[in-house]
Amino acid sequence: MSISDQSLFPQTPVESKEHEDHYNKICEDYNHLMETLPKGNGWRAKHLYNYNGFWISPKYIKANLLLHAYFKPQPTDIFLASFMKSGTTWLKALIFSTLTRHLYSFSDHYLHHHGPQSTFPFLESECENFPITDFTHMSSPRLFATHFPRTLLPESMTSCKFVYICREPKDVLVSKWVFMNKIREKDLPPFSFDEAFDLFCEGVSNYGPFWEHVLSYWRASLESPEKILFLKYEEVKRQPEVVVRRLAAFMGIPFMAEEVEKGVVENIVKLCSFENLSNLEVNKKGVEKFGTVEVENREFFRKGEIGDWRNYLSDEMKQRIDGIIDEKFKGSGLIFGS
Ligand code: PAP
Repeated sequence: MSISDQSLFPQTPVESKEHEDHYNKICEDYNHLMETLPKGNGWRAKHLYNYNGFWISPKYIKANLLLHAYFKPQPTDIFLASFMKSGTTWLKALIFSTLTRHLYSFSDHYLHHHGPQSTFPFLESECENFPITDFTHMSSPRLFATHFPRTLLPESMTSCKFVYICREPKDVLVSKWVFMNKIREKDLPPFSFDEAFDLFCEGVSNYGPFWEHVLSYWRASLESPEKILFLKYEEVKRQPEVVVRRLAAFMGIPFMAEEVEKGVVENIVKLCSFENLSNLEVNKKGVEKFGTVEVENREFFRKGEIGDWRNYLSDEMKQRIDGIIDEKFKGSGLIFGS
């Protein structure tokens, strides 16, 4: 059974008429908002809307309102935050297997039978409907994933720990374009790479602009490094063992010397490697549900490489996007390898 299975995450009961009125007021606000927000071309669905500076799908704008109204964070909660296609699946697997390392054996592991996306809930999907999912029964620390930028999260969540994973933007663009084409609504016209490229450069893609998203967490991580572990996909690729040890220490469960000697860190890295996960039956054939959208697990495993953008972008495109990224990140101290 999937950890994010509805039966495990019951809906919060509607307690009173007051609650219902409160919800109806949120719906009114939402309907009013949707009439006023700027609209841009969507990647999966027809439109995205600019909500407080970020391009978000309508259902996740509503989810954001419900998140603010009803989600009750606990100080021990840990959030995995990312811009789409930056390494969420991989980090979910690494975080989950690090945290549960005393519960499963590496010869017969939970991840052998369940897609990494199922290991902990995606906040947006769980807040899509009213009442939002009830997470009170989850054992501590509760793990959640979100693509919302830092500035769209309730203030109450900022006392919790966050792991943020970012990735070189040209690789993000390619990965996102391929993925969105797979799950794009069938009645929409084809979505060319040229169109995706232009939109990405204008900042218009789900949860974009890319740079504002990354900077929202980067700045917060500089202010509160003990609360936000800021990682790059490329560094996880290069030194996975180092990252896993940092993750464990950050989550307050550092590896003991005996564990290291026994090869637990290496086992986690091997278990969560692209080669291993992408070849498992569950990740070749399984399906994950995000609200009403079903996605085949294999769509989360494409190539898992650094620099695949070279197969998609012309020199001119590279210059343009690098120019934008240089300008947007100037003075921030954050550098992407290209
Ligand atoms: P999401 O935002 O929709 O959850 P996310 O997991 O962040 O997706 O991104 C998927 C990317 O991570 C894919 O990159 P690609 O398209 O360039 O290939 C996918 O292949 C890659 N990926 C998934 N699992 C791993 C892994 N274990 N190791 C390295 N890369 C991985």
